[in-house]
Amino acid sequence: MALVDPKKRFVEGINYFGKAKTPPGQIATAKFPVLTYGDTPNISTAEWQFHIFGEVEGDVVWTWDDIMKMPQTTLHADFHCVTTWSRFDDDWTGVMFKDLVTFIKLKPSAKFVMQHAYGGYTTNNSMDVMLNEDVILAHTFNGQPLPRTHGGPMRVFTPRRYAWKGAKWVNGLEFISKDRPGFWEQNGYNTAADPWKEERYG
Ligand SMILES: Nc1nc2c(c(=O)[nH]1)N[C@H]1C(S)=C(S)[C@@H](COP(=O)(O)O)O[C@H]1N2
Ligand SMILES: [Mo]
Repeated sequence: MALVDPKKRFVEGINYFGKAKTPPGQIATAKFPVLTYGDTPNISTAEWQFHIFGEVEGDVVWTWDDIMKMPQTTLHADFHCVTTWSRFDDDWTGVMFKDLVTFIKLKPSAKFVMQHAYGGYTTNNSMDVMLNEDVILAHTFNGQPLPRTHGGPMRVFTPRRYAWKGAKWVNGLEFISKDRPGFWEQNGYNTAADPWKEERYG
């Protein structure tokens, strides 16, 4: 893992998809702050369930083992929080959304995805973002089980969007035809949330 000088405002270079390594207005940190609205759910992998519903040909409920049998990917990426800190060069392991959807029969009307989480958090993204921007459902962080405070046993991570676009303690994906705001989006956060365009609020 690259060490970040805590006094350094920028990390130079470009990231893996050709954008500035440090998006505008972001400050590098070597720490990993916890940003959670409300309580921290305590869900074992044995009780964890994952619900697929909405614009699909039949709802699905997956167990932990079902997800572990799907193709696993390790993504080396940076993490950008809307509150202006960024963390660089972590390894996130889990199932890419684009691989997960191959196990689902989507209806053509599935144009947006609402993530749902234990505790009630939600966040919305277009299918285009979910399929084409390396969205990963991650259970392992730098080779270790994802800590509970950071969303373990399973969270969504959206490397090309601000971090609120990934639900910690994710327990379902709802496919929808018409976009609808999630938790922070209802509270004034931007729907697109592109860090390189500084789409933070409003
Ligand atoms: N379930 C849930 N997911 C969540 C949040 C939350 O409060 N609850 N906060 C979001 C926000 S605002 C950010 S910045 C990131 C923070 O992730 P971290 O606590 O691992 O740094 O998680 C996102 N996912
Ligand atoms: Mo956030």
